[in-house]
Amino acid sequence: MTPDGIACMMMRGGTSKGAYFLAADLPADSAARDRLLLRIMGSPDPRQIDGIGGADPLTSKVAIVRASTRPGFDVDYLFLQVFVDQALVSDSQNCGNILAGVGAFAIERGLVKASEGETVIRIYMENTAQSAVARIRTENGRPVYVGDARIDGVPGSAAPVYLAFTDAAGSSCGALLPTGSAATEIDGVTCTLIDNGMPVVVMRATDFGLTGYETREELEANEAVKARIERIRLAAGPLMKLGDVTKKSVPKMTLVAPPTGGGAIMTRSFIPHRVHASIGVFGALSVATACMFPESPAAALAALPAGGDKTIAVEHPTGSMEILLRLDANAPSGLGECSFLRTARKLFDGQAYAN
Ligand code: NQM
Repeated sequence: MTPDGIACMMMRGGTSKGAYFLAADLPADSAARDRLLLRIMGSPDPRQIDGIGGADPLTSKVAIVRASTRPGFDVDYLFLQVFVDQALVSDSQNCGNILAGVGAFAIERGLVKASEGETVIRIYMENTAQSAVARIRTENGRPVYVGDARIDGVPGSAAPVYLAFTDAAGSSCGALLPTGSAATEIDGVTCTLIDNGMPVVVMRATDFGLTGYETREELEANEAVKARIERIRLAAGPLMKLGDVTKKSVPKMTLVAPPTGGGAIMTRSFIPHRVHASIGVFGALSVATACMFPESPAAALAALPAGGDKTIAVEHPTGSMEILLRLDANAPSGLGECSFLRTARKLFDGQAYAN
């Protein structure tokens, strides 16, 4: 850390945006680190006017990256959600969107040497003690950001970032279905409590008197629905082995409805208090997985492709996200490798100031 500024790179990762730091540039003590990050992002304040956060949970995110000393990994990545209007920094979740920028950041900061054409980066995700493999375009020792890949929720195109996971199931809850069933009744609503990379409660939109096609703004203005969803979330936390989730950003709460755009399922996700403009990467993976359990409320609404290797398009308010899901009868969860396409872009690199 320099006396007056901290090296910080701002990147768009997938449909999110965050501040990326080297672990060595931040205080080792987590309380001091969190105080500093709140100051840098400008929280708590609904507008984050005195910081670099974007006044939305999707743009108030932090990645902390270091060279890994673990065998088989290049870098360790810790994700922190900086709450916008509360003085809270949470490490209780992963973020697959911010993950999309980690490989490029690691090369930009000299933690990983780039290969010619494409570089594979093995990432240890500290939040959930799990692994991800990122494949990114590289030329002349540098990441390439320009390209033809498009993802819904981001205008234009950029270089592709391929992300693959083999051990996402039970990331935070210890099991894919922490209650041992895909149908758990809470507050009169049949829910699937599931964790395939992200703890998510999957519920039918119609059980809340909704269609599931409402806009983000309509849902955020519906105080009665939000209060009921929060009641269910607080009850789901201990059932999902997450403890008291009052101050945590998990579980995410996803309402599902039949697809309208040729995909597999339609979603609206509370993350957990604001409504996602699209859907989180691991959030989408958990919802797609829920669709495969016949007892889940999602299964009857879903249009799933046949076959063992499934490409599942999870529809959301701004398009859809495709997930490649491989089934593996030998794995305890029945799931093999999952992968996604994302894109990422370096936005600025400089010093962030906290005083
Ligand atoms: O589920 C938002 C995001 C996320 C998380 C959230 C994410 C994921 O879109 O992997 O990417 O659900 O809080 O960045």
